[in-house]
Amino acid sequence: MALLQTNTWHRISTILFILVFLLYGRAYCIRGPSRIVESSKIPSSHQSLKTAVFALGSFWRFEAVFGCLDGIVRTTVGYAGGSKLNPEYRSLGDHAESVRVEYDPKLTSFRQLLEVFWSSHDSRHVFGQGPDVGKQYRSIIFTNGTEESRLAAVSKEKEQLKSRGSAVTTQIQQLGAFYPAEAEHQKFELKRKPFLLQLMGNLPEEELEMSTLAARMNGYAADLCPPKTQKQIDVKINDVIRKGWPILREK
Ligand code: MHO
Repeated sequence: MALLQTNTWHRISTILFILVFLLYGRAYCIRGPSRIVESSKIPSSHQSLKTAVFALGSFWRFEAVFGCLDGIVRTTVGYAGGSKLNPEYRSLGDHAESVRVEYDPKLTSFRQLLEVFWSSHDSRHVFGQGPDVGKQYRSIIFTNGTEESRLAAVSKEKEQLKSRGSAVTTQIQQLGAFYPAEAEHQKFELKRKPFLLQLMGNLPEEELEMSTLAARMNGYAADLCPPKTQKQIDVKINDVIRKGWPILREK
């Protein structure tokens, strides 16, 4: 009797073991590959971003220009191109006002950014743009090595051919330190429009500085987005006004 019971229990536990194995084993097999598929779905913008730094006048303005472009994930204004340690806006020494753009190389390229660089300022002006005169407003393409230097040099030659008599003043320089500017200079154009900040949910400063939406809205606030983008944002804002917040909130 005892032997029979032991055998029965042995059989039951073997069946249970097989059942558990089949259930969990199959579940494991199903879950395994689908997890891998999920991770490959992570937007490319989070996987391998590239960085470029440019100087072309007042950083308030050109942060807005770059922030609105497709493929730009983040913008930061700062000081670069000089030797002074820890520059500040009121004492930036030999640095130039600059913008660092983080971009998704699958959506845009250094070459395309160069085109925007040339078309967004007058590179023949010596140390300045319009009313902004001084060394801090000089025109510089910063590079991270030989390939970018080559692309920059080729684009500068093209620009020089276009501008005939007058010399293109743009310097091409290997990027050294980039010092982010004070918070009040980041997304300056957007901060001039409290209504837009409010529509975005009054993001705290750190979020504003990291946000792709804020980079776009900074361009929009200055009316410096390409006309199509400017219109699309207009439409969204009207939606928000009609239907209510938080349509403009980032996911
Ligand atoms: N013309 C500009 C220059 C600002 S800038 C960030 C202004 O003073 O309004 O250098």
